[in-house]
Amino acid sequence: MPSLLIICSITDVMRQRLSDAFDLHETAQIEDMAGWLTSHGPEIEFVLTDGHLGVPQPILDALPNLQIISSYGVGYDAIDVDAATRRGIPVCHTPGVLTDEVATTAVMLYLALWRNLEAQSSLARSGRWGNGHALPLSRTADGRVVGILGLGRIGQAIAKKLEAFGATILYHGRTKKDVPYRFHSDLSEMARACDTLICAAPGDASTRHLIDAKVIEALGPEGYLINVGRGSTVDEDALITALADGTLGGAGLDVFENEPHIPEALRALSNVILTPHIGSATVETRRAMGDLAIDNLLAQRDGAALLTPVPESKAALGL
Ligand code: NAP
Ligand code: 8YV
Repeated sequence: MPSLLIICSITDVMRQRLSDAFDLHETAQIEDMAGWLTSHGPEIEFVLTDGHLGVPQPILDALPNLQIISSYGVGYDAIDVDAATRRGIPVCHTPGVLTDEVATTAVMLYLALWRNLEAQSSLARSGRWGNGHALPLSRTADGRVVGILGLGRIGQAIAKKLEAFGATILYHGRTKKDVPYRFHSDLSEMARACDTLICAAPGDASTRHLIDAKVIEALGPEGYLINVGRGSTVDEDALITALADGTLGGAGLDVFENEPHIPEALRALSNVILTPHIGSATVETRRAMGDLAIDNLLAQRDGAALLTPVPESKAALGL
């Protein structure tokens, strides 16, 4: 069987399916990676990774016979697609199958922020309910103006789901789209016009710190920021300062600049809801993502057309 190097964490269902087709080698179980690569690198023809771990350069360089990099996720910011392309190696990802789940995560953060879920839940848990404490009122989640940064697959699914809450949708991106939402070419201007700014954009050089102190200030003390895209799109230091001094009302964050590290100053704030990058993390969606990531590996093994190469591989390698 061909050899597969697994760099990311996978489910047991994936491991079972993969072991029927490949000889598996998991980096998490290899103690001396450099030594292992020297003796086994040339055997590896297939790599499975994710958008966080990518394929570190020393590993890529030690795999002279690599045929494909399949990523278990849609975002591929950690993968050096250019380096792979120079060697004719396609990179595949898992678009579409996680779109609705990540959009639901954004809506979950949206509802939790507006309805102050964490504080209400901890009051109920504390046993203080009814002890003369007035119930703090939250703000309605209905009829809000929501600005979406990155109206792609996930951004559009968020917009659709929020229509059920009577939201007016605005969006900012590189291109104006044929959608029934108002386009803003200026992100700060959109932030000023909305009460919730939701980021669903990829993490790359073009989006780095797009949400900076200026955009955060424009969103304002009554505004909420939600990020389900990538942590690098938000200037985290500026965000913490604005949340602490009241320049921004609150934030719901699933992604962070230096995952899995979340700054203590951010964790200490009461006006934030933090989740550990669980946008797609359900049994059903991870199963669909795993299946697609494996189907791409099998297509390459069988000489069939790859199902979901990333756009750059598709264009450069004529896939
Ligand atoms: P997609 O369909 O490619 O959508 C990305 C959108 O971002 C596009 O509309 C694109 O605009 C826009 N965009 C790209 N660069 C931009 C820039 N510099 N300025 C403004 N907008 C820009 O991708 P998707 O499937 O929706 O996924 C989006 C991202 O979500 C992924 O890349 C990943 O980082 C993140 N994600 C997070 C989780 C999680 O667990 N939290 C899970 C999955 C994905 P144009 O239409 O103008 O090109
Ligand atoms: C996962 C993600 O965290 O798809 C993405 O871009 O960020 C998430 O779905 C990850 O890729 C699973 O390994």
